[in-house]
Amino acid sequence: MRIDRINVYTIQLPVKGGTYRMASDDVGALDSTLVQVVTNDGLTGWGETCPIGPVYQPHHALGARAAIAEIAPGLIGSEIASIRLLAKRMDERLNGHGYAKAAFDIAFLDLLGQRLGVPVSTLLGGALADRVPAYYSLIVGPPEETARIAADKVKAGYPRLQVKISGRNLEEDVATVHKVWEAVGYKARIAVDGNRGLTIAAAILLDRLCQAIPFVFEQPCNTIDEVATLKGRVTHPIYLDENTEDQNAVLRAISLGIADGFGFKVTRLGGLTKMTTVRDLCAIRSLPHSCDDAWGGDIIAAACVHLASTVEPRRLEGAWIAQEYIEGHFDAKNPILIENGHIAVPQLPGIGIKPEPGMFGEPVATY
Ligand code: 0XW
Ligand code: MG
Repeated sequence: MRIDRINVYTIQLPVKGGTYRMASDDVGALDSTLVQVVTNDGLTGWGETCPIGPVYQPHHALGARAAIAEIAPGLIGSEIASIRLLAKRMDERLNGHGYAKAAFDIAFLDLLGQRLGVPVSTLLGGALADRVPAYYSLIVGPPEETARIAADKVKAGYPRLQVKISGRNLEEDVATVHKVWEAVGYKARIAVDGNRGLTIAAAILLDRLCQAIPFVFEQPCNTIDEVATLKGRVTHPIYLDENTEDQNAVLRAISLGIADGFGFKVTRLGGLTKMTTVRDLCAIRSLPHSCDDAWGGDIIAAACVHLASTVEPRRLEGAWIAQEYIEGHFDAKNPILIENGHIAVPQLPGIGIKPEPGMFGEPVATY
């Protein structure tokens, strides 16, 4: 099975409800890039990468497409058999840019799964569950309103909530955490996500002012070095998200003992294959983590769910998918759905999503 053609498509994914608000940025519509890899024996594999705007992490949509333009011509004619060989070929074309290579990694696994008649979860080592927990991300908002949505989402079955804070005064952040805790108590696990927005001082004060509330403190400050200074000075467990820019950052954080868990993004880490390494490193140190991406449609959602199904359930902090904030699905017959706060793991061979023909319009590039 050789690569005959690669088509690149784009789709705008407007945020349902208008705006997704985080400390660093407000986003209204996300620009997703899809790669369609067509083989000489007529199979089609799909991959996707969708940065949540250009500010969240050092990724942007046009960057993904420019990187794909460097990589794609060198893949034509390649055999889809060894994912490692294909990764090496991509590295020979372009240094770094894992978030673009991730789209190809997903598409290659989709093809290999279809060829072997197994779901992608099997290629990642094998599923431990046929459904995985999701979590709900509460955007930065007024304390009372955030607490009301939190209670609704717990009623809807979500076992975990992520409360976004920062980008405003400390008083409102502290009030939000207290109100959410009063509204949901132990009915859901809570993560408080600063999205890099807090100073070290603000992180220490928030930790003190919310001392008795059990939550994990996600990416409070901007850099890994700032977060490292919190060790021993805060009582809440610290999770890293945006700072896990590649496998080495994860290895460093684990070896320095500065992270108690992680919010992982599949494309940021360079794809599903690279994620299996950090998944296994976390298993060695009993570290919990999520399996997310920053944004994306059903291809990304399926990738996160396949991966999440291979994580030991007691350490799985859930899979975050953008479904609650996106209208519609790529594949009406096999949508990736959150039901009762959980997501069924696709069982079809490959990634399990076949986008409706023509839904992305004409390709923006063909190789
Ligand atoms: C909640 N997320 C997984 C979605 C947005 O990309 C932000 C992200 C996070 O945890 O920072
Ligand atoms: Mg986060």
